[in-house]
Amino acid sequence: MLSPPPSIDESTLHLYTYFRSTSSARVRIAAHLKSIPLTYTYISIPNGEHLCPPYAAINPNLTVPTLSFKLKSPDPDPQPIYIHQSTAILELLEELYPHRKPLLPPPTDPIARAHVRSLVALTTSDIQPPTNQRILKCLRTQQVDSDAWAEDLMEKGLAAFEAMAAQGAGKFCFGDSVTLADVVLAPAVVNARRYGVEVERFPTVARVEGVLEGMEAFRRGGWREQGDTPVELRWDGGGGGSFD
Ligand SMILES: N[C@@H](CCC(=O)N[C@@H](CS)C(=O)NCC(=O)O)C(=O)O
Repeated sequence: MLSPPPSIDESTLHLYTYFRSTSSARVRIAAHLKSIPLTYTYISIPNGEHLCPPYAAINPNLTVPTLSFKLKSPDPDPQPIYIHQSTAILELLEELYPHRKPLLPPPTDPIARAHVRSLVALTTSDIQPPTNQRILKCLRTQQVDSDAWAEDLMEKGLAAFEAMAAQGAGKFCFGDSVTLADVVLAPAVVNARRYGVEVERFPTVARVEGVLEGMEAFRRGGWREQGDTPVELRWDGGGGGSFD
């Protein structure tokens, strides 16, 4: 017989995040959509805080985000649990809170769920990893033009996203309800623009991005409104900027 899922103490949900991180933004946006309260620890990637022993002990992959929480327990101080990958965190939040703004089509429609998951995987597994900072840094040591590399891969990735999404898109990337595909797309588009990708070449992507930009959860989870966003990069600070 299956045992019931463990009960999370919601007041302990905590995210290790960096304001420019696309992977962190996914989780922040999903949490806002689902009205899940998160507290934050800010990990500065430019300052190398993700490489330092205190954070390395929390996330051996040396990346943000990490979600931590505690289980409800008679023990007055239970050990924290850490989840390290943004897609695992998104799926966990979906499974813990399936009725608060579902971000996947219902389990009765596994094909629709697979379409959304395809768009998520394209963005999180194919576009982001080879354009991550650690890769770009490594390329620069080999005298490779890392900006051109990132632009090329993001452009090709968004072209694939456009072709895949165009079939099933409605108001959002898949149908007329916001899904995880939108949650991962929005930060990826901001980052692509930074590297010079002309997102308007992809009409579905550009149209959906316009819708997402107007949604409070995307604004509150976005890079300009975080506790570690420098003042000059905030909406009212007049600065430009980008994700990593
Ligand atoms: N697959 C990981 C990727 C996480 C990731 O690459 N995070 C970036 C920021 S978006 C990072 O921490 N980069 C640090 C580095 O490149 O050294 C996830 O989805 O959580």
